Amino acid sequence: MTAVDHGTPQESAHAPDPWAPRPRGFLMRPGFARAAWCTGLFFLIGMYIVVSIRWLAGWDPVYDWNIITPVGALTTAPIGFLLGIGAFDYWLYWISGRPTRPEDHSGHGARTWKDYFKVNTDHKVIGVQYLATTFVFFVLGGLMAMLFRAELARPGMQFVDTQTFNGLVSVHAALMIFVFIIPAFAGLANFAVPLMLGAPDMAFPRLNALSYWLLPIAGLMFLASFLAPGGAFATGWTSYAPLASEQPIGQIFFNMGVQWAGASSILTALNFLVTIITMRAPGMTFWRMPLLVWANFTTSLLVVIATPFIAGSQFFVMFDRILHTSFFTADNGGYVLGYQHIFWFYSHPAVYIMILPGFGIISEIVSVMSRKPIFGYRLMAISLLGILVLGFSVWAHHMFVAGMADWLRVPMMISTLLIAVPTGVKVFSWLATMWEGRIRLNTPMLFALGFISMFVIGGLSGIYLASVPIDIHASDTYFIVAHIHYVLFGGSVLTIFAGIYYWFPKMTGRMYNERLGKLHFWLTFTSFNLTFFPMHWVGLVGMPRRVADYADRFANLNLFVTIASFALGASVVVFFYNVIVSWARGPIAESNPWRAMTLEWQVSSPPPVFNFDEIPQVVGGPYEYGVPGARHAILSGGAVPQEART
Ligand code: HEM
Ligand SMILES: [Cu+2]
Repeated sequence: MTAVDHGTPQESAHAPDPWAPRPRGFLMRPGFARAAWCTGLFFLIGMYIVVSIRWLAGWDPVYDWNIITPVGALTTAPIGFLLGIGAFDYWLYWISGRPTRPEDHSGHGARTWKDYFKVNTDHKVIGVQYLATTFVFFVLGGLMAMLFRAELARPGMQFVDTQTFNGLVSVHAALMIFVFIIPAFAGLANFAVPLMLGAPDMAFPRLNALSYWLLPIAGLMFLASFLAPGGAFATGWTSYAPLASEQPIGQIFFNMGVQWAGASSILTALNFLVTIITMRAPGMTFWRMPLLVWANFTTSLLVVIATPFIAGSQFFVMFDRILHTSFFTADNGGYVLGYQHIFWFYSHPAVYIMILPGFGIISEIVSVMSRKPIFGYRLMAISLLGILVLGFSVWAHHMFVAGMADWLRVPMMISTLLIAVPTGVKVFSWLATMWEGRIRLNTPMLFALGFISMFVIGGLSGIYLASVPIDIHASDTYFIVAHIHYVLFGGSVLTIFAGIYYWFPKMTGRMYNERLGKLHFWLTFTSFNLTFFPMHWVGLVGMPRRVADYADRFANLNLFVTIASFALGASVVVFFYNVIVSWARGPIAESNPWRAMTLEWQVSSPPPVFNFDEIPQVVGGPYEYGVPGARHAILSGGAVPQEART
């Protein structure tokens, strides 16, 4: 492999390069082969630590799988995997005090498809790695949903037993939340944010690669729980204690999977924060940043503040099981309700972690496709900050029926209602942006419109739920399931699709098929509503959530929902067909097919390895469509950025 030339041609011509890494054999080179044996070796090391401590202490049994699993299989083995795949190579070389060698950038940028399966430090490659991986988990999570919907098509038990049913529901939710929605947004942002800032990459490219490689570990851990004796973890994605500490051992796969996914989120969020604060191009003030960047700035703050709480809660639950502590047990002075407080102190902000990046995507698309400046740009950014702050003051609206202190209910109800205000500001601003605009109804815009309408329904049912008396009636029914799917599918998932279609030409250098894109939208939009809207009804008349069997009077609606859910599953096939075929054979994309002003569209599609051949100079706001003579940035080398040609 030749070193990439970066500016000093006389050097690269030299014969033996004293710093060149020695060629290494198949098993020693970073990659999946080394990852395989390192994983096994580190599992044995973890097991050895446990067994030797137990043997020395004289504890019986020496081989206790309740301890070996969390230490060997869920902690040290993943570290071995990361080591093997090569996530630590540079740092270990540096720590070991060996002579510095010049960076040859060979681990940066993808030259063949094989480079996507290696540790790569290019934010654009990492963005695609994130998206591809998260969509694998999306499909698996979706298949699980179809399986338990099949079980729910008729009352009585048909296909699975109740523990397996609960396992399917729980793993479905865990995959969707922790290894699909949250990291899919991280993938889109990874691709777009440095380009939008005019930066060559993220602030910490190696940390960025590490964040990505933590993700498959978390997802595989959730999936592997099906292999554990007693089955997968089965206490829902909320995993309430003390039930969770008394469940079969599959439960600790959730406790630990959340740690790996959480570590990935936190590292990425730190990277975004530092990138956004320190890597903006000259002239890119905070008030000139695209709203997608603002959205990821606020999301990253939410992540770094909130995620440690869920990490803590899961460790405590696990310690209650394996170390016999009593954080959340009713005896020995534990605080049972404490679990829910800590969990929701993360998980309410987490619902904003799962929607704010989507708000950013939609702001980009609505403005560009309406050929109008975004309405109330500063208020849009401020409302994100408002949600960030208020989001930490509403967690106990998930606990109105949990038996917490009565006096907490009304303050939590009021703060929850308040948070609808900044959210409403955003919705009205998108509508005002479209008002009298020259709307282009292409696939990204259709998904944006679908998002706005569906998210409003989800927000409205949220406001209902915020009021204590309604929540007491609706809590733990299918009404909640309807609410969360209107906000998470109608909200987050539609924005992920919108973002993928919008940046597809930039990511791949090719155009997707517009007809198939529209077909995908309409199939998704209709089957989504047919699946989830009836759940409001069946919930209000009393069907509980998270049950494998139900009363006969709910049978018709459930059959209807199940059929619709299969149509929803099938609609995804159109998406995959479009993406895969277009990536391989689609028409070559121009650099700026949407005539957008933000910086990522001012470079080629796909962009050069280091994004900008010269540093752009930012001179104005990002959305001045239709404003005569307005410019967002000036790129040297004669390339004048696209002006608004409405
Ligand atoms: C106007 C904004 C919103 C309000 C007022 C609101 C209110 C609520 C309330 C009160 C609950 C508790 C229901 C219960 O368990 O009894 C709830 C549940 C939930 N909400 Fe929202 N919500 C809003 C927006 C969102 C958004 C944007 C998301 C995610 C993107 C979201 C995701 C969820 C989820 C996942 C649950 C269910 C938690 C569980 O599994 O128990 N909500 N919401
Ligand atoms: Cu909440």
